[in-house]
Amino acid sequence: MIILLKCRFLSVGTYKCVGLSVPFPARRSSNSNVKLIHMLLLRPSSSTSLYLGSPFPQSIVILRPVNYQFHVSKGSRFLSTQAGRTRRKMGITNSNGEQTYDRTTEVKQFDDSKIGVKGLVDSGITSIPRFFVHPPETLPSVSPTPKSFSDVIPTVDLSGITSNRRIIIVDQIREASHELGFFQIINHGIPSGVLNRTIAAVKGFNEQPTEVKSWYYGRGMSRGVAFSTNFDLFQSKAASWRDTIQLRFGSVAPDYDSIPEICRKELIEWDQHITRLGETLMEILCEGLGLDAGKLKELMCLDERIAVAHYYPYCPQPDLTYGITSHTDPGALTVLVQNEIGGLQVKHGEDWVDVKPIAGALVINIGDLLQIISNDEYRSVEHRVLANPFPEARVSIASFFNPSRREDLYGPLPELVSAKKPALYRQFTFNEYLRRFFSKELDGKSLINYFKF
Ligand SMILES: O=C(O)CCC(=O)C(=O)O
Ligand SMILES: [Fe+2]
Repeated sequence: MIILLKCRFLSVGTYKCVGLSVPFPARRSSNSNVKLIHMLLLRPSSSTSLYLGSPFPQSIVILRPVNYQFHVSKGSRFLSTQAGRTRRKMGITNSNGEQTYDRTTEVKQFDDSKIGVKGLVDSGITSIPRFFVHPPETLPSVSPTPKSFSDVIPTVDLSGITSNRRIIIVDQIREASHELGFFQIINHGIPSGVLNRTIAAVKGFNEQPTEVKSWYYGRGMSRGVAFSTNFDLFQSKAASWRDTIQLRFGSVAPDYDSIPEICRKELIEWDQHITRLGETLMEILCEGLGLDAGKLKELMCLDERIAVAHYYPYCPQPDLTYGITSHTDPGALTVLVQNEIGGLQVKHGEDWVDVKPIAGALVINIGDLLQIISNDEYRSVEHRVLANPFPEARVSIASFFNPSRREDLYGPLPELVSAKKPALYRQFTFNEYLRRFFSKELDGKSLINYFKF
């Protein structure tokens, strides 16, 4: 029995398959349109056949389909064990008789491969796997952002925040939070060196060999740390082109040893910096609503932070996918640092406006919870990130401030409800809120609408 495999996503090494050692790559494809496709001719024993743990069935050609069961390992590292099916069974035929594909299987194989989006790029792909392709009607239009919108997102200078400039700052932040839900800040007190070091550390982690990173790859947050491609990979209709380290800070600290050492110190320090800044911003936001400056702190909105460090590598087909799809952030407030690549866009009426990278600046946006608490005085606005068309990766770290008391009731603050402006949302616990958030894919404003009267 001879099986011919075309595999794109295996790193160089010796793969041991059903008692057979195969030097890899065996030889290159002669097809010049298909780069980095390796072909192997294998002769497994007659009772078994073989499948090399490639994340993409479409890149595998099995000349003699058979039922198969396989085990593949590289050195001592386990790669994949699965009960196989014939190729014919893997495909699904639609009503027009065309072959579609088994998306769930492909997504699972990709996730099991633990290589992430960056691993795909490193393997030399020139087209993206189809489960990353978004329906054309949901893709960004190719027309550039209108020029007049290029300065829509304001930049607020925080210098003099403890002086009599404070009322100006409160006013600027109140207006931006009411109208746009987004603004940038400069002179915020976190040195540029810290911003650059944190970004460089996250970049450094993601630019290590796939084998090093795959050790960390996984979705469980029991240790307060996870590294994976798209937290909603299994819920979303189409995946997006980014890998993310997620960290939970707060009453229960993350298991520090589980944070990759290459960015551990930087991410922990980053959380300390933005917690101090978060407190200042929350005071300003409270003052803008006419509340006691400490009101949000009292509601425990400072005590739990989720940080997501995103890595958006070069995408070979950026017009077919996203870096992150349109969504609003669920928590109270988000503080984000981004490198110089750009791609973050905010919804403004029917248009999308760019949040231009400004050296040393931080991007702040209002989350759904603060829109609800403020009874719509502040707005949580949809935003998205385009897939990165540039060779240099885009890096961003978003920190979400969430309430820590998950069984307390949240809803519009009584101070902001009146006969003229009745409560627009019902009350709920943050646990109920999070359950709702994680049960669906990242999409638009559906979370906030769910709690609306
Ligand atoms: O990477 C960015 O600029 C945005 C990330 C984001 O919106 C998020 O993580 O919620
Ligand atoms: Fe976001």
